[in-house]
Amino acid sequence: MADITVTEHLLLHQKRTPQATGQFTGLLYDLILSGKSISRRINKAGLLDILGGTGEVNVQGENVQKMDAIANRIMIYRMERCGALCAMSSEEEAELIRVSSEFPRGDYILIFDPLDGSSNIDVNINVGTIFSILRRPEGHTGEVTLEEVLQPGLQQVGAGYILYGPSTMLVLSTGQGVHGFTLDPGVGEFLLSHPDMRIPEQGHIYSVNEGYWRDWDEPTREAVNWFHNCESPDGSPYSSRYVGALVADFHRTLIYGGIYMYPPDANKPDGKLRLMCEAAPLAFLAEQAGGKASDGRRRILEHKPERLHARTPLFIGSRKDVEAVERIYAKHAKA
Ligand code: P6P
Repeated sequence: MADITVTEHLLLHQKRTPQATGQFTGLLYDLILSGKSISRRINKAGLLDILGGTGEVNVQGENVQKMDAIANRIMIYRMERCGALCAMSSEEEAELIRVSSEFPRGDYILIFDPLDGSSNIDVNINVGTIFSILRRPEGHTGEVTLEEVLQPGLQQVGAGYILYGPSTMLVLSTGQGVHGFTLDPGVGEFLLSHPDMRIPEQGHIYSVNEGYWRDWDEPTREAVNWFHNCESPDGSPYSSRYVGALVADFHRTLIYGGIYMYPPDANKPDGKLRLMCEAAPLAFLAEQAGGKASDGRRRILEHKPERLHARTPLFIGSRKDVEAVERIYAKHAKA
């Protein structure tokens, strides 16, 4: 395969979607640059004494790791200057960030988790950046209101993630399929390595933290138990895999198929994952790749968030595996 850079790929995409202005391509270019900067810092994390926590707690009530704070600062600094945004929201920031008039602004809104799974950093396990791109609703001018940002995932014009692992990968969709790019550190470019990614219709791996078994309700226990007993397409039992980093667990699910589950529990009735910066972007990718994403009852992309950091249960991956979970919840709902 010829070395197609992500920039070439985007320009190709821009030709196909006349409404895609240079703004959108510029937005993605600076998002990719942010990812390269974060990747470089992470690869040296053990050597630059930036491991461990900062002692602060974020809006999610989670201990802020040093790399969280660094990744968050890199994203905000770079993206407020990209000229394509009117507002952005970070998982690490309680409030909406309105792009200041001192910078060139545009019509897009960026929602991101700068470093998902950061508790894995100290043990050198994958982490990732997740992003979701919305457009400002037509005809709105002046200061961006929160209501303009709280859009259901169906409104996304782009979404993706950067996975920092043995290699750094960018997985991206702008509504024309899902494409994976691998960073060639030698030239500092993301090169097309996984064109047109498709989730298998059914997988053989289920991914969930079974440590919460005692906190789950009956439908959830029955849904997880389904994967203890069902057979994969080749007749073998399912395997269990759980990295503890959503981006890594989702990436494996995207490639091998199967299902990632973060169910609600007695202590987290809406689950743990954030709708706007985690579930919705990955649901966009899952559906673009032929898979499904649901909260067990409803399609994730149809959720209209009530607030910026709204949480949702998440069942995402192969169509048949997600549908098995939905059938179980539906059966209990009727009972
Ligand atoms: P638990 C990381 O904090 C995260 O948001 C996801 O990346 C990951 O899948 C999940 O939480 C892990 O949560 O409760 O299983 O430790």
